[in-house]
Amino acid sequence: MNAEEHDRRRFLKRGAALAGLAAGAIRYSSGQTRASEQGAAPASQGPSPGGAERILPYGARSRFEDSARLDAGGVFTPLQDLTGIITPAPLHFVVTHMAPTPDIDPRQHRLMIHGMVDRPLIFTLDELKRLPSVSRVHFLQCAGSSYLGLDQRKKAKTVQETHGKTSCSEWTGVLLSLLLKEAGLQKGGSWLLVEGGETKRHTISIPLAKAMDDALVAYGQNGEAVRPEQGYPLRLLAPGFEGVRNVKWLRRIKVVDRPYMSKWESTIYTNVRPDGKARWFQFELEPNSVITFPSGGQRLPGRGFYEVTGLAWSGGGAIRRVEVSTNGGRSWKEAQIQEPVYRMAHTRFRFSWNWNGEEAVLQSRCTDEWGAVQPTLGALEKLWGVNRDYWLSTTNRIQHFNGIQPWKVAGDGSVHNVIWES
Ligand SMILES: Nc1nc2c(c(=O)[nH]1)N[C@H]1C(S)=C(S)[C@@H](COP(=O)(O)O)O[C@H]1N2
Ligand SMILES: [Mo]
Repeated sequence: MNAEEHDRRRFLKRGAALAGLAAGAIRYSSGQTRASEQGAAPASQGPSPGGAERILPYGARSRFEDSARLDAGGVFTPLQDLTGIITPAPLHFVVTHMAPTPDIDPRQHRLMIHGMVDRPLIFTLDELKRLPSVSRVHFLQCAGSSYLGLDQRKKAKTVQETHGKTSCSEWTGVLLSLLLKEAGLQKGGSWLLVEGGETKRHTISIPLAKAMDDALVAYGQNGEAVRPEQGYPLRLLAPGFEGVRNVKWLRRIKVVDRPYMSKWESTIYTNVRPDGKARWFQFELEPNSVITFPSGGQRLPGRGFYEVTGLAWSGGGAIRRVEVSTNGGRSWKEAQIQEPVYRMAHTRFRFSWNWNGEEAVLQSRCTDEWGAVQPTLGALEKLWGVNRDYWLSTTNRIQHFNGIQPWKVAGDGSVHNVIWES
């Protein structure tokens, strides 16, 4: 019996307590919800035994499901609706800076590798797909997830708005190190200049060490081709690095001997400190987590049992630990982590909670494999040498914001963002 099963049995033994506390929230009819109580669900219109139903060649979700991305200065993933750790591709967040999604014919697409190499190479998609491949589960997150400054973060009502620029997929492709070895790296090459295939050519620098470690040239996402908005037919995946380095519609990689200070790394996507100096090249996203249920904008129907759940992730590696507080951070308890845990991937956590009906502030905090702990807002202010006034000004933008997110459950069950109170 594993730990999870053990917990479940213990929990079932306390079934009486559960049924009592959950009264009103769950309706029982010999252990099941009666069909007549389900409201919207229609009588079965299933296929005839002969299979006369028309099955779509490319399936669609149930017409009762309406979870959707939010288009508001970037396109946000509805984290509150996700289960497990994989983001369905149609709900993946989108940040595309300057040009519309290009309509690329994969037969015409090429990837060029040149610069400080012995043999410049040009690959077609078919050639790349002949090479040894790997599949890896990794999150992707925009460093500017919360970059609008705390005043904007305060205005955000739902977890989709506060954290919706992170998504997680199984990516399939070729290790970039393999392609670079094939091209033959010359002495002195230490950076890559990576270019995307839209008309305005997003360009950014990546340290060669990252390329030789775990960067992927990906053509697959969750079992099918990478989606057009995600970079079809090819994207660079630099696991754990800020989203902006994960170049979509990848067409060119030049081996160079220094970073090229493109606008995306020298002006935008830097953190400006109060003394006016900017922090450059902050690649890895720091440990982060958020409770997705209950979260802002939701309403608990009454006191009783709830499984609190959420996601944790770190650009530094695997999530080792998630703790949950239900009393505004006065005490913390260990949450259960869903296996398997992948490095630089969303990690699902769960926490059993009996709500007594009184106001409560829920928070999660995670620790990654390096022992790095997700900070409070106060700790971040110390780190950056700023105070709340600085962060609350509209002009200051904070990249890589990973402060602990508090959700207040009010007495009436409504749930609210109270980040400024943490
Ligand atoms: N070619 C290209 N690649 C790009 C971008 C872009 O505008 N063009 N945006 C970057 C940014 S800022 C982010 S956060 C991620 C977002 O990836 P997604 O749209 O697949 O979620 O892509 C990055 N790669
Ligand atoms: Mo981004």
